[in-house]
Amino acid sequence: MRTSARLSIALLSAALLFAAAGCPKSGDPEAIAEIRASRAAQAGLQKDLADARRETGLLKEELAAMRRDLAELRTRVDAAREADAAEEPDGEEAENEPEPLSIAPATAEVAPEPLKPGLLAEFFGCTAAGWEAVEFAREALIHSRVDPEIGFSWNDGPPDPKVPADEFAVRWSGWLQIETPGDYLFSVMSDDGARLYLGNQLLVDDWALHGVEDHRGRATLKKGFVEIRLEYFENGGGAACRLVWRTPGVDKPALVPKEALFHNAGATPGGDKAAEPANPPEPVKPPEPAKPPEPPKSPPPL
Ligand SMILES: [Ca+2]
Repeated sequence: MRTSARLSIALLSAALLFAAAGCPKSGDPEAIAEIRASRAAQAGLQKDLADARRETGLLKEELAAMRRDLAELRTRVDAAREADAAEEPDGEEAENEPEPLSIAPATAEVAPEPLKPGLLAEFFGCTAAGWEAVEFAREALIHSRVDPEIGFSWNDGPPDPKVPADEFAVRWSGWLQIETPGDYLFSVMSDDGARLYLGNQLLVDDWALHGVEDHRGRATLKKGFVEIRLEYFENGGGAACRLVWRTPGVDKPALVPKEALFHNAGATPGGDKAAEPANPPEPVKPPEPAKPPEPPKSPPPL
């Protein structure tokens, strides 16, 4: 009862206050005008609020529609890409004319010699004859090191502190280990030119002046080790060289990884490998016969 009595008193007080505010005495036109203006403003605000709610609803609908369109567009793009890939699995190679060379070099089933990771990198200076007559000879050797993989963009700088930024050549050599037999696509992206040999067979022949270009060749390889040699030169300007492959059953090309590249543990920098006969490597070397002991030297005659 007390609660309802208090509620009644509160309601009565509110009604009186409202009456006092909303029902001004006659003869107070300013207050009446003020109240009317206030009510009009309130009605205007309520209308604005309703409009804003309607607009928000419309925007939400538009956003949902845009999301539906985007999802549909993505589905179409994916379908188009799949269709392209099915029609032209090698479409990206169309830029390279003529058709890339194709070879099937001999492969050694086991490592032909004790090997170490990475390719032997030998840096040579260009002679006065220029890039067209680079000789990978001991006399022209500037520097050597081991590179785990070939993925260089030297731009205008030198490939090594001991090598000039221009007019040099590099020979990377060693062995490529093949785990999965099949058809491989090799790609040399270089500035300037390069030549790639597998098993002493020329696979990429691009000894020419140019900016970064991609030249390719295919090789059918067996499981095992195949000799690899990549020759490259830089004449001037930008410099870059990357050795990339596409392995059987894999769509995306990738840098030939360090896990697949080795060099002979006893390799001597500066050896002229280009002059070696183009014979496949021998898988197993026969052991050298033991040298007979030298006879004791007889004392010099008196
Ligand atoms: Ca260049």
